[in-house]
Amino acid sequence: MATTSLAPRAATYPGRRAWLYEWLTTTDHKKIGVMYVTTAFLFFMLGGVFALFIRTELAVPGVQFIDPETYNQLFTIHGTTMIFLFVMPMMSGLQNYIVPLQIGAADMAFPRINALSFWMVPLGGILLFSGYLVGGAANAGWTGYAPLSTQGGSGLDLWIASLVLLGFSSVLTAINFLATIFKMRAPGLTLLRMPLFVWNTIVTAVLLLFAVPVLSAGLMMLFIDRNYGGGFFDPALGGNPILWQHVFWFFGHPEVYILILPAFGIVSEILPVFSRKPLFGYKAFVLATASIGALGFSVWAHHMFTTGAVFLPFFSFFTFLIAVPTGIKFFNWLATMWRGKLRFSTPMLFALGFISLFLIGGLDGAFLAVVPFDFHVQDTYWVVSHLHYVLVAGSVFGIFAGLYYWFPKMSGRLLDERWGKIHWVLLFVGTNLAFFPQHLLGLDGMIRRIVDYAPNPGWAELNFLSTIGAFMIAVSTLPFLWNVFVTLRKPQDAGDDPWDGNTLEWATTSPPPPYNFESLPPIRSERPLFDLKHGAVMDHAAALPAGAGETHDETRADPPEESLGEPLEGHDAGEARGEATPEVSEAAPDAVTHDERPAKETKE
Ligand code: HEM
Ligand SMILES: [Cu+2]
Repeated sequence: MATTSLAPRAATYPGRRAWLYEWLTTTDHKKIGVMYVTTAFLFFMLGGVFALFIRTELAVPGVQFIDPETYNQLFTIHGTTMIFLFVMPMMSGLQNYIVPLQIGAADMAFPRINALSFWMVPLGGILLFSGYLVGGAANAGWTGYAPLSTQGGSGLDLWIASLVLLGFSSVLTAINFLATIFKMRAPGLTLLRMPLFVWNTIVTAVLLLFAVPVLSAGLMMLFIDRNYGGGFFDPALGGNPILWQHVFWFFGHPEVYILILPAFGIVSEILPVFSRKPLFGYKAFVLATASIGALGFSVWAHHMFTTGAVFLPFFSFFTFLIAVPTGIKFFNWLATMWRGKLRFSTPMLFALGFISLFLIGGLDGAFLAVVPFDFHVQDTYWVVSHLHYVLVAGSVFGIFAGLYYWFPKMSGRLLDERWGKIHWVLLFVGTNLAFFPQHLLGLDGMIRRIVDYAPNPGWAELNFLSTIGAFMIAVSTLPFLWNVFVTLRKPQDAGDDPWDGNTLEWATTSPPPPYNFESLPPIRSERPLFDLKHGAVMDHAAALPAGAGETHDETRADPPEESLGEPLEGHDAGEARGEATPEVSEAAPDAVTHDERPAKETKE
């Protein structure tokens, strides 16, 4: 059959600036992914510095060095940055890099729109922070409740503009992922053979499509109220401030799943690989993910119990209902590890940290679904604790798990395990130290979003502990950054498949060529690479350049050795890359050594 040449043309802009020009104008999903990840990490550090200011002020009772107005801006910008400029772009970045690889595609469906989506993120960040140049940034909290948000200075208008822009970016990205995943999967990769990271990307994209436009609409109403005499949220003009809360949380609750589902996906990729078992209950897991997504739209008003304007039993019941699919996932994760051959490499440690800490965040969230309890702790530090157990323990641990897991794919180099473990210990201890005491403070009635607190018995100690924890979290990023810095100086020696992975991203070189794959293995299950290496589809094996033919503890019915032939030397990526022909060919690059095999079998 014909050979399709996807060879990239030589760089058209030679010279010293070619490299910069290449990155600024790229439409390669991998480069865009790397830019997303780097940008998001910068915002993580910026948002972290804001958190340190907050925690330093709160270390001891009394107002030390931050006045109340500055404080309001600090937590507003901290929350907004962490959610919209760190977690969301970070997840988009990982998805950008990995999803096309996992489905065997050459790029995203709309590469230029993909680039546009990315460039909106730094612009959105500039808009948000430029509030500080016009007399003060937004100060109404990340939830922007009216009437706080209908007052206030231009910082709030910039906050609105920033969120509309970032929302636009998210919607475009969501459309792009849906088109890519539904239209560009490799032959054989049916929906129920897709990696769970891809499934979680679909559900996240659908949530974005339905939730973000609602926020954008609300933000525009707010903008009209603020600037053009509208009265959507002003009772004096016939409006209603509670309306804002409905609109905001109709977006805001699905948003929480937008932040957390990709982390579920990452963890569900890592656990099977590091337990050397298939994911337990794949279909149940897919179903649970979809139902979490659907139920996510039925619970928005659990953020509004104390307004007295919502039907409490309904929203309480549906909130509890979400615990069911989430519980199924926990069960699946634990059953995946059960009797597995566990390897405690850094990605696995972060995945385990995710599971244990997210459990706390899930449980203290279930407390909040109990209406009388919620009345007691509404707007206290219990909520701050809950949301950070979900977002730091959940999203952040998931993100680091993914970064350690896929770093070798992105860079060709494995991060150092020792530094990784130091990072993990500091982050794990720091997270608990920072956020566990806040449970107790919340129960005891300490209010959130306030610059000072009474020197009640125990409060000073608990707050001090929390501040130490926050600094530990900050310190924990240093070994990570050092690790990345040192590792990027080393030669590319990770090989194509350093973790003995299951999914297609490990079937190409590290980093992959611009067109992603020389050839694809046959796809007969949700673990095509495992099948290839370990024998479920022996007749069709050997389409891969590297990593093939190792023996494995978990044997399947048909021993693969005779059809796999010689394994290539080790996992030497350099070798595979060096000799790669820039073409996607029907025949595998190593087909010469297997010429007894009919070429048509390599690709369906
Ligand atoms: C890395 C360490 C972090 C520390 C030490 C920290 C600390 C804090 C503190 C002390 C507050 C409460 C301010 C107040 O209510 O007076 C706060 C609020 C908040 N944080 Fe964090 N945070 C961290 C990371 C994150 C991350 C990763 C996210 C999200 C992904 C996040 C999202 C939020 C949100 C949404 C709020 C609420 C803001 C508001 O009340 O409007 N934080 N954070
Ligand atoms: Cu919610």
